[in-house]
Amino acid sequence: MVFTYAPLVPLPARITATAGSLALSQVRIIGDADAVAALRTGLALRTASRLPESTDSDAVEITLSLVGQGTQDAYTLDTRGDGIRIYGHDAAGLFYGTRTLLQLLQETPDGWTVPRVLIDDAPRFAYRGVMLDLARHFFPVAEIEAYVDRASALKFNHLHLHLTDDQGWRIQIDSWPLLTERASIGDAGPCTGGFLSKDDYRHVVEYAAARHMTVVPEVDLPGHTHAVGVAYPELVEQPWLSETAVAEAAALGQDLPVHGEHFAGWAVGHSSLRIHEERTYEFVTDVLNELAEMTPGPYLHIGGDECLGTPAADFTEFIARATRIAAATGKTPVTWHEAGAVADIAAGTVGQYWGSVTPKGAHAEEAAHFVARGGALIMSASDRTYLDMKPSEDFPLGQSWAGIVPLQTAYDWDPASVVPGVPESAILGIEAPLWTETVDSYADLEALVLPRLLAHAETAWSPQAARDWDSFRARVALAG
Ligand code: TNX
Repeated sequence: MVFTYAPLVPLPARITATAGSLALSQVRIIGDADAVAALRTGLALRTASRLPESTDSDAVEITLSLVGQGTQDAYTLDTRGDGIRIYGHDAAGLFYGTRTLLQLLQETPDGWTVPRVLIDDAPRFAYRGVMLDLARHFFPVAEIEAYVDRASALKFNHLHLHLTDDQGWRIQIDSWPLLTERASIGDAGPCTGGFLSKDDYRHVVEYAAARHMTVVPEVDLPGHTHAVGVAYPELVEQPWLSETAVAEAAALGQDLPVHGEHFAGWAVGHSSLRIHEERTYEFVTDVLNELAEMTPGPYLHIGGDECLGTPAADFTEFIARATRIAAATGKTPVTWHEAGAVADIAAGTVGQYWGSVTPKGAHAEEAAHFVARGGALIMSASDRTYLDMKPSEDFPLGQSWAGIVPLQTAYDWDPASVVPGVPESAILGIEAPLWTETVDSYADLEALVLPRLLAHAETAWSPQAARDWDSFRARVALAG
């Protein structure tokens, strides 16, 4: 069915549309207090406060009820009667019902209306993530929260914060204070850097939780650690410079990394923690313990990508130990898929796949190993979900190493068909990362993220069989 009369994204699992629409000149909102508050805030934004609440008898009643029926995140929305009813299986489901209602609400010459529909909805995947790289460009709390508003309105439920990389360390760690004192200054470009204090982080976690998003913190180890060496030089090896890195830096007119000094270039794979020093594991243990303590969500992401200068045997030793240190905090470790090359990775570790939709080299095998060890996969195919890939050749922001990714390319893939031999049940969901080498402001972020974030929302939520490019394109056009 091509369902175009309202800009519903992601497309619900089941819609029964009947004729006509329900007119609303004023509303009365009753039911679950959190959902009532969330709908009130949403309505004020959606209508610029032009749809008043009232207790008059002609106000349309909107009832928000937690009923505990259905599956996780499921809800039913019914606009066929005199009032509007939303039933949530859980608090998240009820919240998603309110987001759908906000999308259904249309302003016509005769006032606000919603179409007469029965929507019975639940997500395809439990994990629907966005990632923000705070290391290459730092975003203050208010901007992270603006992104949470944007993503949660599209039913994303995980916010992965890439908190550390070669160019900066962005999270307060009390036991290693120089990390933020010395290594949070500057970024991968002209901006001044910054970091989240523990209070800031708590604020983001709470703000996200109120919108049913779980924060997944990442400290990238053992590579992508040049900034650690700015604070504690004894923990990090001298930069390892491949010919490619040297040639690329020259082509971009960027500096090469110098041990112990701030690095503002884009080269990757040149830094490594010192694998054979016990002090390294004291550092990893302290950092992961503090991070686990301030994180209510179940995941701790420890990176593991692009360790080009770390010898394979050292990488193996580090990942086997670090995933166990992460697991000992009580959290589930997450790593990028390269760590799946490590036979003895801690059981249950979740892998984040960032290869292409047609896997190259050993990527598929590495990803499948997480599942063989009792873990699962988050799919972030870089030629589909990487929001920092240019949407067109001439787009001023972004990179293109994984390809040019226009909206249709971003939309057209099935996360369950990428890694052979892995059943859909072992795929937690998808995540759309925004790496920020070329991003200097929130306006840049929005320019790269929109409208492709809508495509990823639909891939994460809607049944594969119901997904249709023509329908999606028409709905995105209506969303403006
Ligand atoms: C690859 S994909 C990276 C990042 C870069 C990004 C730029 C992955 C796990 N790592 O370090 O920022 O490319 O597109």
